[in-house]
Amino acid sequence: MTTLPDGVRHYPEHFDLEAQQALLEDVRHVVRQAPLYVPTMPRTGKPMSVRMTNCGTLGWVTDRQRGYRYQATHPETAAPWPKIPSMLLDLWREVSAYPHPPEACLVNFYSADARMGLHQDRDEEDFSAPVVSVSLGDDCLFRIGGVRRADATTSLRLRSGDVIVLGGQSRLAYHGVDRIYAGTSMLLKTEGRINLTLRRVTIP
Ligand code: MD3
Ligand code: FE
Repeated sequence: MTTLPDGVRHYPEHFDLEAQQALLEDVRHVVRQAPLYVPTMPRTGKPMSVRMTNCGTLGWVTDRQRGYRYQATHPETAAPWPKIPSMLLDLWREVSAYPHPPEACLVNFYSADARMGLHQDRDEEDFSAPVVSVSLGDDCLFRIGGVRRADATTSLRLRSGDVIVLGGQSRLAYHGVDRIYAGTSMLLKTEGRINLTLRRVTIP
């Protein structure tokens, strides 16, 4: 058994297969309205290996010139982001213990060789709300540490249908995705993993 850092809650297979399939249909609808794009790192312009899109009133974006930020429109189509699917709004109400709805839902798509380096999520104004994350598709190895980069880390395998809630002490914890276990799920038509993260951005 693995002990998680304070403020991390893991709900293994919160969504059963039928619910995962319904969520995936919602994600496909979002991606049709707001296509996945390749985000780039601030300053260097290096492409990230994860492809992204968003739904909600605000979406997290990054590019070389303007860096990490939230904005109301897609960086390539300039269209407003689509709405957050009701299943995800319901999830937020069930698990967030936060009295206002999420504003942003970042959709991350990991191919078999994609990674996400250790980082903090600190582009939001409101750190009192938790981040709620849903995994779909192939398993991944997720790693979470403390509020300093050098703090010890704990690794956790996240599977399709799992939900994690990062609140309290863990809201500003360093975290990342070290690897994708390609072929461990049959949910998607291809190898890879989708992660959905619900966030409050502004102070209500
Ligand atoms: C821990 N995504 O989009 S989700 C991200 O699997 C991100 O795509 C990863 O890190 C993914 O920023 C991890 C779980 C997660 C999300 C937010 C956190 C863990 C977190 C914020 C603080 C601490
Ligand atoms: Fe993150």
